[in-house]
Amino acid sequence: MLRIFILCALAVLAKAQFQPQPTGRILEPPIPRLCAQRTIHERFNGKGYYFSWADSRTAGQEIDWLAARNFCRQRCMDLVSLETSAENEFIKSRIVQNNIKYIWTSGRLCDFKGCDRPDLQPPNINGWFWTAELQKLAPTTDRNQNDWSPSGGIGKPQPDNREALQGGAPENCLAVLNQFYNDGVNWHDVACHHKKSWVCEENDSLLKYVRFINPNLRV
Ligand SMILES: [Ca+2]
Ligand SMILES: [Ca+2]
Repeated sequence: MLRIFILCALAVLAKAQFQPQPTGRILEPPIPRLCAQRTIHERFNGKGYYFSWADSRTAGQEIDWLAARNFCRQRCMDLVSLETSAENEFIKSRIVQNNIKYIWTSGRLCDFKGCDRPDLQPPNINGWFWTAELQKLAPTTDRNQNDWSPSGGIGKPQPDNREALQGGAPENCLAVLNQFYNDGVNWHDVACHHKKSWVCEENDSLLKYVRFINPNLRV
């Protein structure tokens, strides 16, 4: 069972989210018109979800982590955060039913300015969080509180930061992979520049914000 580790608003993380990304690309604000017209493919526990493969405009598209977040955020959603085992199983069942290879989630390693807080150390154990909800994940060593794969590209339990160990980019983003290494359907740390299908989840903060500044728009 995944249990939720709710920490009170992580101000540092919130602030860091809006800082320009290393590449100069930024996290984009919601677009009221797109929020009002957002497509909901399915609801679960009161939240609406969007599956990139279920929309003829995005089916077959694979994009990097930041582009996926921005697609969702423009629509008052964000990449999916898998805070409970029920939600995790729901999303995994849709991935399997539709034979999707892999998806991006909002999960990310805190490895930027402001991440030197003691409670986030060491980052590979305590530094993972759901960016959409600013909520910490259970420690990666707590194997029955998370869904990290027991294996991966070099046969090591996830997160393994494999790409960086092999001289490439750090594996800072959390993807759900479907039998990619014949290891089941579960969580992997993956370099954020990789391109994948994505799942958006409605975001209460963005919806609230857009409703507040557009009182006459039905969002
Ligand atoms: Ca969620
Ligand atoms: Ca990995």
